Amino acid sequence: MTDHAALIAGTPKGLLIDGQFVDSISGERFDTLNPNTGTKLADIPLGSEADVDRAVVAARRALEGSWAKVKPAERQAMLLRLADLIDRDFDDLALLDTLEMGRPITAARGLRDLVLRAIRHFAGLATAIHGETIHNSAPVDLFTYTVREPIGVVGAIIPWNGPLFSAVWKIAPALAAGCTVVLKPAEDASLSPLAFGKLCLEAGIPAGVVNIVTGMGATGAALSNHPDIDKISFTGSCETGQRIIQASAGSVKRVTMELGGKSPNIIFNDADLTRAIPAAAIGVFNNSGQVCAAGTRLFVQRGVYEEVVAGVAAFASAMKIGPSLDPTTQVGPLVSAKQYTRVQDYLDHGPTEGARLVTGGARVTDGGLDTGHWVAPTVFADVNDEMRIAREEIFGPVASIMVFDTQEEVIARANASRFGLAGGVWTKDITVGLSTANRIKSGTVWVNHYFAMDPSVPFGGYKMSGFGREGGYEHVASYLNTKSIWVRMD
Ligand code: TXE
Repeated sequence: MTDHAALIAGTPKGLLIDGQFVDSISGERFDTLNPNTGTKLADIPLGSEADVDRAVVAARRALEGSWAKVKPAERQAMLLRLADLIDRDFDDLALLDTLEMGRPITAARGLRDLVLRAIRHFAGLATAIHGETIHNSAPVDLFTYTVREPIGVVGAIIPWNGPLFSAVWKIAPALAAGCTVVLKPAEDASLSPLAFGKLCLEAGIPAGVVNIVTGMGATGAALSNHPDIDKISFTGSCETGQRIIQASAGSVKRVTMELGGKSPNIIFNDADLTRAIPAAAIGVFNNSGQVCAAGTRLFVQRGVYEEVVAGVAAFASAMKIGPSLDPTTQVGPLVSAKQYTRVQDYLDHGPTEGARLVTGGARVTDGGLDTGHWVAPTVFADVNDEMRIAREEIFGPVASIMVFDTQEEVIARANASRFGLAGGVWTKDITVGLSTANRIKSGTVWVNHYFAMDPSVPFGGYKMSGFGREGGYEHVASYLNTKSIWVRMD
């Protein structure tokens, strides 16, 4: 316990503005809680519009001052140094995520490789930015080329379900592109982003390049309303994304939106069930279901339907529910009472709408788990497309299993969703696998796998799951403007 207290005590608890951790102008603060115990971990500044403004002024000054003169290779070196520092401190950073949002410690520490790969990948891309020369057919002799310039000051607004990863995922490509950033962490998970901010300074990233303003939704709104921010990159709920798009219209900001999902995972009769069943279960229950790409609509062909229902239910009921700090825990508490209320509403709704509850379906309180909001991995079978548990993002450990007969039918049903973030297809028939993957209207489809991510691969949504792609060069390019230059040659 003492080392946890020391870790929290050593984590900055101020706004990071212009290279300094400072208090908010109003002096107001809010508490951040441990979802395992409901007790206070720390208090941090409640950033206001005025604080956002200070951060934007610092970011603009850096953008147009010293940062503009930093060469791509130097930006790359800074990001690589930052990656080494994150590697050095990763156990503590993961522990902060675990303490603050409840991700089980073994899973949190398991993200090391992805986080480091991400930052090093984007560091590499800092020196790969290039324009083009274009053979135009204008009536006079004009030579044309394009240059790629940093888009400017970026407002990055992130959720609580993967705080450290999200901070890295937004900031590293923006810095690679030469932008400066004001980050708004989620109110439920600000500590690891603040610790990350401290490492940015230690890595030698100049003052004003990375700024962090903690606070509530209103703090995020102040970013999306701010006239001197050039781009907002947001990950979070669809409803908040819609508000940010509207607010961004005021100054025609560029926006990248990574929103929610209700992703279909389709298991055909011929699938290798020894792989499909555990992957389907983990695809829903990982991080207590608080994952944007969770495969929560599990479509199973009639021939293997009961076997898959039983298999996923057996996997679910064998999962170890427990305190986040226990290294054997697979299912930790939900992030907050607010999130629990939302999930419980769906647990109540499932049977009322006619779904068959196979396992779970309730909060778990025994064994000392009455201090937080643990929800047992839950399997609803015989779900139909009209039920709320089949249509709405629950963001809890709830699988909705549905039976189907034909490929045509399942593709139509999988696509009958307002979301389109991810999807999975399980079959030994390559033609069925690929033709289904091609027709699923989602930004990502895994075939004979569920959930993989790599910084070199674009990730993002179709439909109301958002737009813009994160991952790969496209991600860095989303932080660049293209300028065309014409030179008269005669
Ligand atoms: O999300 P919000 P919440 C979904 C998931 C979850 C639901 C609600 O279904 O149950 O959203 O979660 C900031 N202008 N996802 O309420 O509100 C907020 O402070 C600008 C899916 O936590 O979207 C936080 O930093 N910013 C998702 C961030 O937005 C605003 C991950 C996300 O909060 C704002 C999280 C405003 N008006 C939730 N209001 C995914 N895609 O992975 C709030 N914020």
